[in-house]
Amino acid sequence: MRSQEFIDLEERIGAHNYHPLDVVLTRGEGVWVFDVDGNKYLDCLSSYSALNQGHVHPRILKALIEQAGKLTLTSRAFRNDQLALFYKELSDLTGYEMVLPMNSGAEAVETALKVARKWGYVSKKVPRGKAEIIVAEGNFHGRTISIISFSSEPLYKDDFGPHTPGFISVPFGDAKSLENAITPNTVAVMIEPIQGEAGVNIPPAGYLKNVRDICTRENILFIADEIQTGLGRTGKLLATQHENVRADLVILGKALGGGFYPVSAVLADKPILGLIHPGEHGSTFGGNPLAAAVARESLKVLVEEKMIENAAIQGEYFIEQLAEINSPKIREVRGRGLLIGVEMKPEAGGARKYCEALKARGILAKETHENIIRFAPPLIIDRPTIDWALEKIRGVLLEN
Ligand code: IF1
Repeated sequence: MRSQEFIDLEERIGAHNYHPLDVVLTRGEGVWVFDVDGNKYLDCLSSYSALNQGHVHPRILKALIEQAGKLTLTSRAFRNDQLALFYKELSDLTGYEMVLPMNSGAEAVETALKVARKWGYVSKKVPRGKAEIIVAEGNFHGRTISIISFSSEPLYKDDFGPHTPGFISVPFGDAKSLENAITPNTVAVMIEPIQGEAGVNIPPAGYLKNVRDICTRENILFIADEIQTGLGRTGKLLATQHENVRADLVILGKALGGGFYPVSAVLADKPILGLIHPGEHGSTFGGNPLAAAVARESLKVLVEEKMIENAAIQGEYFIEQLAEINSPKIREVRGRGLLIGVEMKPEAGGARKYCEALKARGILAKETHENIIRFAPPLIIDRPTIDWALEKIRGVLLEN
């Protein structure tokens, strides 16, 4: 079948909850993907940072196949020989004492919110049912009803009420407004260290440190959603490390599964995750041996193949070169590591048309909101490939 036949089928039978580019992919290899018509593209989205290790990484594939042939699922009613090793390796890598494994990012976010509420009631003595959690305007933490209840995006929120109470939004990057939102019932602050979906919003220098200090002083948990910014994407293992800040809870997902399998996790120390007792929380697939084996190898290749360091080096170069493109249509180029956004001016006519033009030149990128083109290739990208991409990007941005 040719691309159009796949597209027609998808459009006729599939719910239209996305508006994808009309490219039908059939194979991935490293930073490259190939469509059914034999065209080759540079993947500059990495499935929203779930492919930090690149497409079909051979070592992660091998780990998947070997484990899939042995034991894939036990439920947590029984133990398995992969989960404890995943715990140990993730704990040693991140420095957090405990891990609660889940599957999707949203599930891990919901888990972190439940743990924070329980900590508030049991440790902070907040009256039961009164816990408040502060979030940032422009946040994206997933698509469940509780999570979209505190979204500031009407598209994600408005048709899905009634909404879950107990959340207060404050402007992202403004520590003073966060401080002013604190009440005796505040149990946590949850933020993305850099807001991905909102358009690669980087907070002012010192913001994360300020949030950390306020939470410490006010006995409030600092929850960092590192599902998109974590695991090397911004040139550090965790984006909070750019300010030497240690959150109380860290949420991981996406690249934890190496692009092969949904794996997410909540990390915290014993005074927090130790509050969760048998039967209070769980999931059918959370912590399964296949997920654990894939996640173990995903973390190993990230470190052993120096992908985090590469993201820092190549990202700095990529951003520097993009910032030198002298197009009157560009409002701003911003990013950290290989999480990069090029914001076009409104008069440029919207980022989507640039993504379409980039596709025609062999680059797959995705717009976020109206005017931002996001560039987030796998962390294995090399300098010659970035230079190849820059030539195409310059052409598109200067000719449209
Ligand atoms: C979609 C956005 C990105 C996330 C952060 C939690 C989650 C995500 C910081 C939930 C997921 C994905 C979801 C996907 C598109 C993509 C996305 F555009 F939606 F916002 F990356 F920016 N925290 N982000 O980025 O993790 O449950 O999806 O595993 O829903 O369209 P998930």
